[in-house]
Amino acid sequence: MSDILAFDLGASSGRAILGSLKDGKIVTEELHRFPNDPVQTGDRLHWDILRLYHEIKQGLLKAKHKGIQPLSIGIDSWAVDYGLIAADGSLLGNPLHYRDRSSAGMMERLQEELTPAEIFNRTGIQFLPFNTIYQLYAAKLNQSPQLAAAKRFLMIPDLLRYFLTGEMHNEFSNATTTQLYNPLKQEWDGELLQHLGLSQSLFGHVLQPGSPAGNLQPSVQEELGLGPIAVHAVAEHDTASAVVAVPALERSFAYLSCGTWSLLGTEIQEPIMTAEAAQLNFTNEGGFGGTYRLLKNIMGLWILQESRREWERSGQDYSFSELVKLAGEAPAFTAFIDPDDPVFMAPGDMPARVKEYCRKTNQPVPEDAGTLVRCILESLAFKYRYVLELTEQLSGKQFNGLHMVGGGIHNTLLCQWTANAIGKPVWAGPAEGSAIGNLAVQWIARGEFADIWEARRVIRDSFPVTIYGPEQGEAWYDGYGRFLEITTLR
Ligand code: LRH
Repeated sequence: MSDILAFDLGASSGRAILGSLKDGKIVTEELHRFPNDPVQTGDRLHWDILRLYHEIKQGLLKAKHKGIQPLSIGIDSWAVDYGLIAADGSLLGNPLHYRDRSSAGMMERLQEELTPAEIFNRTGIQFLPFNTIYQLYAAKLNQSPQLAAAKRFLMIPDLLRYFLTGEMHNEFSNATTTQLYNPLKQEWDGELLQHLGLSQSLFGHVLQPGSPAGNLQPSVQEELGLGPIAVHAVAEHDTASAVVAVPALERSFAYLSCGTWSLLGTEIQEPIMTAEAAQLNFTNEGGFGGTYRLLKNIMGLWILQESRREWERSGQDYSFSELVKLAGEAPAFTAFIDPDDPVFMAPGDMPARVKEYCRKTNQPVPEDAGTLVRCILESLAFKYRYVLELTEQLSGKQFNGLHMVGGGIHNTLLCQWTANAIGKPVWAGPAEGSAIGNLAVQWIARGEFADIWEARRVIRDSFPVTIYGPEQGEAWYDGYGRFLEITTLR
């Protein structure tokens, strides 16, 4: 009996994945899939948090209806977002989604009071305008009544765990992404909190991934007709879970967690908080077993997802596979973008923004969908090469290939082009990286796996890995030179 449940809340959907161990392999089954659409009210963009909690309970019921009472539950989701808890234990309002505009400009504003070096030296975290520190700074400046009444700060998986168990804990991997956690002191950074005027008591003791974090509370057991299932704090930042699931055989490896975001980097034992790391805007996010992820955020498939949405809005209803097929048929290396140009961050008309970028940089403007998608995907592949090389430079390691995990690996053209761009093999799999990493940490906590390396070996044996060898070396080498010039990354 090894049945456990992972809840993975991603940008396109949430999932309840049942995991079991059979004959030395991991078997997974998707029990429940549900939307995770943010809800706009007026100018604000929110999490639909109670609906998600409802869907988590539906996932538990689906397990029950199959005659399964899981031994453990874990929840992961994207980083940086949070809810606030009142003195009576109730949730103060709907958490904001990080793409909400209220934190726009806050990073720059806070940097007028604290230098970037001061913030980076305390946290080791990259500067992203939506980091929790800037969301909280915005709340403070706007005299948020919720912040004024708050007694506890919980990140999204902390919050959903709290609803299930009645216990409030902050989990390490997500805590680091706030840019308020000091990895050197291994605690919340008192000085940063004080500077922002945030009470230290909002922030609780930080649990390591794999720690027990309570049981289903009696009211939930009664409502669902279940027993006291154990709840674990897993690596609750989805990227942390995805990296747990990288089926690496060598201790030193590079990964690309590929979904709405692309997160590319390597796993390290101690954060690298040098001036060079700060200048390159690399991050050191907390992982399982006291590890860190030295990585950079790359805008990822977001630009393609938003393009598709825009085309749909204007009556051209392409599926993703149609778009990828059209891209494959379009001429190569017509035009390039820097996917991380700030113009691509906010939701909206991406095809227009891509065209405008090309116009401004004196390139041919991709008019049809195929050429435009090809421009996005080739540019992503080249940006991966750029960040991979910086990761090697900063970590002092050399990588002989790149592991790709996450839903983005279904885009086989992107996998192949990534191999072409980096001139090294890409090992793609598993696609459900975050959910599998979530399960793996629970099994480690339960003693089913001795450590993360045993978990990774079993993951490697359980899920297919597709190998993409580099092709058309010279053309991609020349293309990279042009990409660097146009994007002024060189
Ligand atoms: C990926 C991710 C990423 C964060 C972003 C907010 O889902 O968690 O690691 O930077 O979302």
